[in-house]
Amino acid sequence: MGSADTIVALSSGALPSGVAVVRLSGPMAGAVLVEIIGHLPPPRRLILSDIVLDGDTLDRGLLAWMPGPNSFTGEDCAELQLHGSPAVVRAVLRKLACRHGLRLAEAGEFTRRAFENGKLNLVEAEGLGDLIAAETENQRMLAHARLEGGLTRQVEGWRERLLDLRAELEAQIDFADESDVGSLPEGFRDELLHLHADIARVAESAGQGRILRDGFRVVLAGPPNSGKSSLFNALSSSDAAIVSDEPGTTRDLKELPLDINGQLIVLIDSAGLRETGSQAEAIGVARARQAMQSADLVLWLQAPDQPVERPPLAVPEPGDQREGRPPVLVIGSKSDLGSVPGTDHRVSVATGEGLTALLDLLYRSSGASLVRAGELLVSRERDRIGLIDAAGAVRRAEGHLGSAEIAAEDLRLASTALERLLGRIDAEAVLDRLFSAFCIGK
Ligand SMILES: Nc1nc2c(ncn2[C@@H]2O[C@H](COP(=O)(O)OP(=O)(O)OP(=O)(O)O)[C@@H](O)[C@H]2O)c(=O)[nH]1
Ligand SMILES: [Mg+2]
Repeated sequence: MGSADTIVALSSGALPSGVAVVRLSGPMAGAVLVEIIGHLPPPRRLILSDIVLDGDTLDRGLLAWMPGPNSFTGEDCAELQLHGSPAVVRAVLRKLACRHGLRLAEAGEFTRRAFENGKLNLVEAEGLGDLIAAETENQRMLAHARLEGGLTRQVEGWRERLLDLRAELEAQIDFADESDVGSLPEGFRDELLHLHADIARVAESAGQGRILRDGFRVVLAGPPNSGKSSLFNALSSSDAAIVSDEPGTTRDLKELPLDINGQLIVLIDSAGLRETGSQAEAIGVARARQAMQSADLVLWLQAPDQPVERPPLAVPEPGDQREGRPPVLVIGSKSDLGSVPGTDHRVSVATGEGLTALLDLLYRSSGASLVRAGELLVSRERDRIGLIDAAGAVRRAEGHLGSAEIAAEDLRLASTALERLLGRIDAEAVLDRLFSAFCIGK
């Protein structure tokens, strides 16, 4: 274990700041501390010291020594807590990075080393990335559960059960030639079905998990001038979208995140749907239709000063992961001007009527209120695919119980799908994508 290079990076946030944490990992981490204070400090204690490098006193700060393997990366690690000054941090990094065998870290490189040294599996590394990026309370809870190993333990449990089941089948195969072949133990088939149901249930949570992690996507749609951009601004307390009484004002899609009770709601303004001679507007209309199809909820606005138009039937694109069409709520807009028959909800941006109730409705529609604390949810498409593969293979094994060989092979494939999920096999492509999305210093 242990990489040849020692890496260094600023691991805390944007400068200037009160404190900046410079982190080192690799074989030279200890030598750097010895250079600064003359000896190796006791492990996992903070030591106050002048930070002197190449004879220059650069700062005064706290040092910590975390020898491997009991460190974040599993390698020897050191941390320098400096004053969060851009000039101090630049000087320290520049001096350290020009030492032989020491270089600046790449994005996600500390976490990659932790993964390579078995400190984190792939699911946990993803959880760490999600935790760092989390902005809402629900994102934080979901990421924490993933990082802390909830999903890992569940997957490990399934793998153990698969191993037991495979052992029974292998015994069948081994003794198949002998006269006293025992049949499979009673309850074997039930155990397979239970395992299938358990995995499939968690796979099904991927839809809700995605909403918690990536947000509940709400598209404001309707005829031109129905008040979409006005409502978009009012709900997001912004003036991000242009509002005018000219029909066809909005062309591009505009997105804003809302945090409602800790749930991320992504609000999307779109072009009014109509036939148009303008090329730019026609592109906007096509984008609006696309956005409606991939939404979690469509708010179809209908103003009283316009002829009633039905929302177009949004047909899912081929290959669309989400089945069915998103639900459509018909909103009577500009309720100060009159009411629209047959609407689910009325709002007026002019008087504020119905705005708070609409936010509440969005929150309830997101399903976030139904998620119980501590419930295991998977949130990534990779999870869903891995679990569906595993569940499908277990299901096939159940259909193949007449042949122990075939059923055993099905169960082996189920185990493989779970191992891939944890990153024990074929992890490279996922890792490259994951770590490049991390910030430097993580
Ligand atoms: N009285 C009243 N007028 C409103 C209300 N909401 C919007 N309007 C007016 O309706 C006109 C159109 O509003 P927009 O928000 O630009 O409508 P839009 O649906 O985004 O229009 P396009 O982008 O052209 O499709 C503007 O003049 C707004 O001031 C409302 O609640 N009450
Ligand atoms: Mg608009």
